[in-house]
Amino acid sequence: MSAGDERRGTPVIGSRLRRALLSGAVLAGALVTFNAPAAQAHYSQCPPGHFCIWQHSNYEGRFFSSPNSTPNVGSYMNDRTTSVWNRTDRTVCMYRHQNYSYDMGCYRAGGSTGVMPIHNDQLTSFRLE
Ligand SMILES: [Ca+2]
Repeated sequence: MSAGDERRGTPVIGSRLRRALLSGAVLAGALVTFNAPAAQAHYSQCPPGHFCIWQHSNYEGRFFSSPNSTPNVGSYMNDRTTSVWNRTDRTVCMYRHQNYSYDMGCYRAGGSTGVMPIHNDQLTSFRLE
């Protein structure tokens, strides 16, 4: 099985819908960021400059982070992400499949969410834009 095999089965999202999903995710991230100080939890796990993901809501449970684009978060975190914090200075986009396939939306620099509004437990890769 290659990455190409997986991509073949991926539905294509139209550019207009894709933009709407992206802006929605960014907006949700911005809104939740506003509330973030109330839910500190394990924020301290996330190093400056990293994109950080957690298994459970409010930044708890299994944890993975990277300062770089990551084509596969690995079996420990695959399809488990529920909360995220983008501590990079770039927009980071998330994908349901490995190698940046099937767009799930993006978070601006500093954006976070204690609970992903959509695509819970589906993240497999993320890319700095
Ligand atoms: Ca996935």
